[in-house]
Amino acid sequence: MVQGCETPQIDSLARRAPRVSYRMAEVASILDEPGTLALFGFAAGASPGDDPRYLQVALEGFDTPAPFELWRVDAPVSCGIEGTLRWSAGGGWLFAAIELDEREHGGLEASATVAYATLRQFVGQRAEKHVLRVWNYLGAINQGSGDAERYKHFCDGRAQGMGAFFAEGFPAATAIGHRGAEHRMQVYLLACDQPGSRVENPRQVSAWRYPRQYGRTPPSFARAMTLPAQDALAISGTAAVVGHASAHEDDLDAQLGETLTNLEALLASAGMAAAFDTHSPLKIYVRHSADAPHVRDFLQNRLSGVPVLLLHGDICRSELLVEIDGWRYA
Ligand code: 3EB
Repeated sequence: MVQGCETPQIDSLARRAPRVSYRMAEVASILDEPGTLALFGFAAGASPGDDPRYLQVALEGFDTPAPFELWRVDAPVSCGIEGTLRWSAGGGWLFAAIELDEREHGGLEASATVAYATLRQFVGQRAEKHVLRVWNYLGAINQGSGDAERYKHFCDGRAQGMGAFFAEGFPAATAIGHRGAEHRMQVYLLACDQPGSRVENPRQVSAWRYPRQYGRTPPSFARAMTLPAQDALAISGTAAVVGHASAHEDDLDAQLGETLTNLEALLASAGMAAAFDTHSPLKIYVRHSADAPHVRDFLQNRLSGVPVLLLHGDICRSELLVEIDGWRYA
């Protein structure tokens, strides 16, 4: 192989990032549009229909009617179901999702292990084997105290299920508690046939290096992931964590401000221009329903024109009131 020819070639063929947007439309008509890789509804109920590309995320939205989230690629999409796993692929991109009832898999920790082991085995035999971004939604995430908290068990099980698959580095991720059926666990991912680049936040201790006080197994995620063509940043769940500590307990405005400062620090760390824009959708997870109107006002002031989706979700540290994840296109 000729050294030096390789890099430019890879760059020129780098996969254009999927376009993520929020849309008001009929599920069937969006699924019929060419290039629809995945479509997400947000409601506590089960997924209607049997298209493997459609996933009903078990978080209630604060917008009525609730928009859908659409992932679109510039290529034909194929899809399928294999046991508990559903997937779709096109243009070098792969969506895969698994939904488990914890009671059928030996509890929360064992279910997290099964979810990750199943996803890892599936992705590992695909061309799209680089897992760039993962979303985790589980019930009663803050139930139990200290090491017995459900989120801590989730972190243990996740690390077990990941095995050595992420030895070179973790994907970007979100882990949020839903208010639906307690034993319902949903994990879904975006993978590519080319690797991304992990991004950390200089204001925060990397999650996998959190000290022991946050649990037996530090959380397995990167703060963000630059996608292969460097045309988008996939941003992990971001909250008012500074260093490794939660900041501004019980102060919603201060947590929101700190979270936006963390998001800006991530953009800078990724080498992207400052600020969010009208093409870069964000999800806002709000712990208390009563806070939603205030959160919306705050974001309208500070992130004017940015597409935001407000969802009712519990952040994995009980003192945190709000968390934001999403996308930033270059
Ligand atoms: C934090 O900064 C907040 O366990 O996958 C954010 C994103 C958080 C992902 C995860 C947890 C996770 O530690 C919590």
